Amino acid sequence: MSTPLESWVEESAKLTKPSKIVWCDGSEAENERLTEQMLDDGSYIELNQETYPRCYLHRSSPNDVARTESLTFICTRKKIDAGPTNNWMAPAEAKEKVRPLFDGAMKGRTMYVVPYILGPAASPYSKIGVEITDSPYVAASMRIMSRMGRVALDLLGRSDDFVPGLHSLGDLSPERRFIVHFPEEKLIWSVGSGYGGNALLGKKCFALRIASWMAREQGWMAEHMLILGLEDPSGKVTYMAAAFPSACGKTNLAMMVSALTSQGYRVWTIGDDIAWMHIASDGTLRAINPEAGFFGVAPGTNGKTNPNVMTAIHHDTIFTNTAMTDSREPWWEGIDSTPPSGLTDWKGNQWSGGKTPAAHPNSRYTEPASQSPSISPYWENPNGLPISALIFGGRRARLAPLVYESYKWQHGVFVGATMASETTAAATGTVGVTRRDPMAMLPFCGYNMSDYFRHWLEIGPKLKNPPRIFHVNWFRRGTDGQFLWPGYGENVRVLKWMLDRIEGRVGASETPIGWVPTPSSLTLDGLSISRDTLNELLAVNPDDWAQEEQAVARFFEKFGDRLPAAIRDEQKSLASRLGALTSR
Ligand code: SAT
Ligand code: MN
Repeated sequence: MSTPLESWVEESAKLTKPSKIVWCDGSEAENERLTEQMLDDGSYIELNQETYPRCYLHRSSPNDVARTESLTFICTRKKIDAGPTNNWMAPAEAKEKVRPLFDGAMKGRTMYVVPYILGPAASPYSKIGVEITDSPYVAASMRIMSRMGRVALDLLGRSDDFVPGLHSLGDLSPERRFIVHFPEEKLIWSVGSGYGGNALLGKKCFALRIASWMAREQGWMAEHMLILGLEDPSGKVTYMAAAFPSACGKTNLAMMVSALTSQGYRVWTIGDDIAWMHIASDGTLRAINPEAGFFGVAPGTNGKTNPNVMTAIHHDTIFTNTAMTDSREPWWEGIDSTPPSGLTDWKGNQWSGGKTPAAHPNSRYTEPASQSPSISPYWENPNGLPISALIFGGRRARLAPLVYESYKWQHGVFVGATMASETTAAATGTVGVTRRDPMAMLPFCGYNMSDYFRHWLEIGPKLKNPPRIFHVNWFRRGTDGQFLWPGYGENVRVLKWMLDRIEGRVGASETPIGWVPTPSSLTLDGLSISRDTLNELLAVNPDDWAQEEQAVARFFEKFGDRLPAAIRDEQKSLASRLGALTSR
């Protein structure tokens, strides 16, 4: 009798008609075979093996360079269950539309069966997925991004408890590209893209969209959050999880080299993109990182913005869509060297300088988490790590102060639900427009976002000592258009303020939006920042916030009656606190 996995593989092979089926075991030998083959067929370009041992460059199709949210669907029987923020198709319609694109799609290609675990192998919180793909690049990437191969097959055994994900490059045409999720049957289909979150199905598709659905059913949380540990001078580590939209610096924050190292504060990395958080029997919220690698944005990464990752990506790393120097080293804008002559751009052409960037703005490195110098010795703790602070943030050039603390859990959920950020290159579309992105989950919540808010509201009271909820904005600009805050390693000062709040060591000013640091409560020694700049950074302008409150009210309209009353109440309280201060 074949196992459920074998039956699904057989059925998928019948549909896609590959010339060969390879079951991935995750071994070194297998990785070498994949590498050889990709060097042969041009999917890999060998980088300088002396300075970048076992590093390769992959160039994706120029029309396939970021997640395509407009082609991503949540397919629930009832439209309302996908909610107003997701693209929706009925499951039967989606299958009818997408199945023909898989028909014969793997002819002449190898089908890779990629079993993987999300989370540490020994964790009770881990889950198993299996991706079928015709892209060796995807198989090799999944090997870095998850616990892939034998270890997953052994854990699965004959069970049917895995999330199947069928992926084919198809013809890579955006006209025939679909990323469809069937949360009710825990199934993923993706065709027509070989890039990032569209194609590495363990990442956004399973670990966020399908997992968020599972988490609501099962009483836990799947969040678009980094996880870090802040060590204090006594050696005690306090864990924090933070949600920022794609390409807003999650990886850099999680891997930060602290500017307060000499005072005994350092940052440990547990995860850079996704947190699965469970209510433990002792009432704490415990987080695991379901992933095993980092798929980070390359442009802007340098020895100042993320020295740890610069060390980590010098071996066993896949680069995607970066430029390459004539000594075959990866290169991108903001790597902190002037463009050397003889650069090859991300499309493989001689770079002519000037207007178009040499590296694609969404070019990436794929790196095993274990290679990061800052990786926490406890990052694979099967029981997860206790979270004391949840942080929301985004890019807001004008509005939001450097940091503020919400009043209580319910208010914190409102702060997360009303998050907004200026868009980046991580998804296709216009860059730099402000969009509401609740909990940074807008593209990743696998169900109705009103129900997601309700789920958040219900978690807090179940926790013995719920994490404090903060909001940060590293991206505020002054009247001269310049960033007010230096960011990067200096962000530890904000994390320290949070720690001091948690420990009850510092005061804060009450404002209509929450608790804002008094200037003296921030540890600023060693940083040259003027009092005026600091005041600008921390200012809460009631008129601006009154406008923001109006925008929030308009955003909430799309949720109609399904919006939890508690969220509406928070909005009304904010409006009345602001009303007392504005001329309206
Ligand atoms: O392409 S991914 O979705 O994996 C990257 C991101 O948008 O965060
Ligand atoms: Mn992300």
